[in-house]
Amino acid sequence: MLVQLDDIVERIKKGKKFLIIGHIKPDGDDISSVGSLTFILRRMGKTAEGCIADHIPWFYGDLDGVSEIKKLEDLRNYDYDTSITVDASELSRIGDGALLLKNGKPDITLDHHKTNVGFGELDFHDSAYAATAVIIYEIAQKLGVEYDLKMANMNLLGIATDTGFFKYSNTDSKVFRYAADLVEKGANIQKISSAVLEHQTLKELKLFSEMLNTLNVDMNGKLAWAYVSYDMLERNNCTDEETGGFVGEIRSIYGVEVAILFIEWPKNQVNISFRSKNYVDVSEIAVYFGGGGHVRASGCSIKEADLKETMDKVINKTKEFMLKNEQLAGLN
Ligand SMILES: [Mn+2]
Repeated sequence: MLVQLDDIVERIKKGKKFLIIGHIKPDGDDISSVGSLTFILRRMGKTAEGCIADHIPWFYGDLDGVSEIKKLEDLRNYDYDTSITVDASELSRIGDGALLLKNGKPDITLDHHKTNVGFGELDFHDSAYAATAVIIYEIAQKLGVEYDLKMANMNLLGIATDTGFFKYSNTDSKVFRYAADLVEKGANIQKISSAVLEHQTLKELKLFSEMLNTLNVDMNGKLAWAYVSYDMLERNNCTDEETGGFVGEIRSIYGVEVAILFIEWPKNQVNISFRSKNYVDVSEIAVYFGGGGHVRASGCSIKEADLKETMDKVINKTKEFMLKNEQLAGLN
């Protein structure tokens, strides 16, 4: 049931033992939201454990507090009275974390994805929020919780990463205001940006150069796409984890409105990332193919799929969507 943030705050006040669950393929906002909410609740004198039922990319491990987020196995016997999912648009996004839920659904869901379906007892989701970490910060304010250094850094992580370090179109005045508050409390943006943005490995760069060889443009340079095949990943001793920044690089090409990256991983599965710059709502394209996300960043996975066939299908559909969006934007 969709409720106001104040209703969530009242429900949180009633709980004593909490389980916070993030989504699989965790990103900075997910890790930040799980960590921050866990620490906020502990600070209030409540018992809280954070869980991500998937591998957390190694480079986040340098940040204070990330190692306190638990794996599914650690929490199988954990008893709680309130479960909260963060940054997940639907139940399947929390992966095996769902095994920890009583009655098959969380008590509270907190999210900012446009494609959120509302799958909790109480749901708060609003795509006007740049990050779930922004929602978490507002909850902490409403609860009157004082932040320590670890909490300030943890909360800033999600705000920074989901705004592309304060440069995406979702970077509103609230983002700067909350980030300023967190910096005032001691958060170190340089440490966060260095950990998240400056961890490239040699094999990752080699994979990137191979990906660039597959780059193509169409729609007068407004659509660009590239792929990373299973063979390319294997050859460079990489997993899909090493492709995190690739699609952003494709979008950064001058004149490109929509960027698509196709990643074949594991074999016979194609994971597709969409990015847009100004006017195309790529969440619509992702939803069409069974995925979801945001207006400017979305994704989907197609199982039992052939890479080339999937690319043809998705690129053609994307062109259709782009033409529709151009008409809506009055560009033709
Ligand atoms: Mn997010």
